[in-house]
Amino acid sequence: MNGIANEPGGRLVHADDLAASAARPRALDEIYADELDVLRVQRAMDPAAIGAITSRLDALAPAAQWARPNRTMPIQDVQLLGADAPATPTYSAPRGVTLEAYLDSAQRHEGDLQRLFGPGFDLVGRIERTLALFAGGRPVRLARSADGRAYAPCTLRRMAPGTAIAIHHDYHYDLALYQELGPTLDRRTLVSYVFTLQRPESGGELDVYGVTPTTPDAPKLPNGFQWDAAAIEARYDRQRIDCDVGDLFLLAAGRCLHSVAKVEGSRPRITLGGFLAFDKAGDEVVYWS
Ligand SMILES: O=C(O)CCC(=O)C(=O)O
Repeated sequence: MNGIANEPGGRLVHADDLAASAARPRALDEIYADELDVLRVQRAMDPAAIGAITSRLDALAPAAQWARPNRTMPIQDVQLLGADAPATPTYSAPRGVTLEAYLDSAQRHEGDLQRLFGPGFDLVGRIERTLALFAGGRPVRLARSADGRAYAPCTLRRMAPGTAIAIHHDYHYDLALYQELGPTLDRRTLVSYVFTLQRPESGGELDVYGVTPTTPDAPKLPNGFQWDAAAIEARYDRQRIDCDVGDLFLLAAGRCLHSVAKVEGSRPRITLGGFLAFDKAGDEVVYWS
């Protein structure tokens, strides 16, 4: 582990651009081993195929279809397709939704995104094949409940100009929706996978900070649950990851505090993503959103 200038012994956020995934076939092991925090993979999906979808998105998915679990906090009003709520706290469900509500939503929205992408684009297959390139030979499988119901494989996320995602982590195995899945996973961390489908004119970059939820004195606001962005900016290293259409990042989202910069200009930022983890035995990669 390399140190960083303003936090001796602290974390180095490490970003790579890869033309060939062969260069990093064990990236997920590296993330789990705390040797790598974020990996950017350029052109993991074909930008032309993605552009064919994003250019028609407003017609294909009218505004009313997008879930807006943070609508009461306009600056963080990320819109979702593919599930009613993410597997994280939101402003409408600060402790996340129940497992039943989560699985109901996954069932109701099953196939929504595949229909949007059309028959020529095997969405789930592409995600699984891409993640497998970094999985050290492990199979990649969608999470399922004990009674066989599928979790949502991914969500499409639209951030309108003026919105941002505040500093947070995604280590949320204590939420009720993880009551079944959590104990089956290697919970040393949790990894976010995010493909960029549309880049805003400016802003919308991923910022990853050299501080974790367990760093002593990691700065919080007096309310005790929000991170103190000004203090974090002042005291810790920040790596800014700027993704182009088709790029993928894999991020140690359970470990690294991170945020998304405010989207600027007239074009929304559109991403497709979810989470993944090793199963407890370390034999498989399990993913969900
Ligand atoms: O949309 C993004 O780039 C990041 C979303 C996020 O915070 C995550 O996936 O952990």
